[in-house]
Amino acid sequence: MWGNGADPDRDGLTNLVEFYLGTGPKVLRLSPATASVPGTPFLSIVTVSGQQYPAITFTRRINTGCSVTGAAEWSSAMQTWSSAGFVDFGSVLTLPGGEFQLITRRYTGAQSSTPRVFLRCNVTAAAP
Ligand SMILES: [Ca+2]
Repeated sequence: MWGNGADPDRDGLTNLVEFYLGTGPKVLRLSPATASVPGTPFLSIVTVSGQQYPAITFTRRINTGCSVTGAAEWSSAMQTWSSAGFVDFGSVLTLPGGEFQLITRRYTGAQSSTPRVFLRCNVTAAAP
């Protein structure tokens, strides 16, 4: 029931991911992250200079006190994933309490030239 890979509330997010995102590991809550409350990542299409781009918004714990990191990643067929090719979109916002930031990462491939792309937030912990 416990450990980085456990999912006691059965929401599909492991304890490690919930720690990083700031969602409760024992509370089933799938609300998207907002400027005031940590939550689950969500996808959007953003426009820059008339071009549309896929983007992912997520909360991230800052000063984790351990080696937990997260990164936006993309894939064309969900076989291999890459964290290259992302830039920040808009401002990185520190949430009330100072433990989390809300960040939007924009994939740099324009939607018009990238017919299909999958995005995710991959959370990892370095081996002790
Ligand atoms: Ca969970």
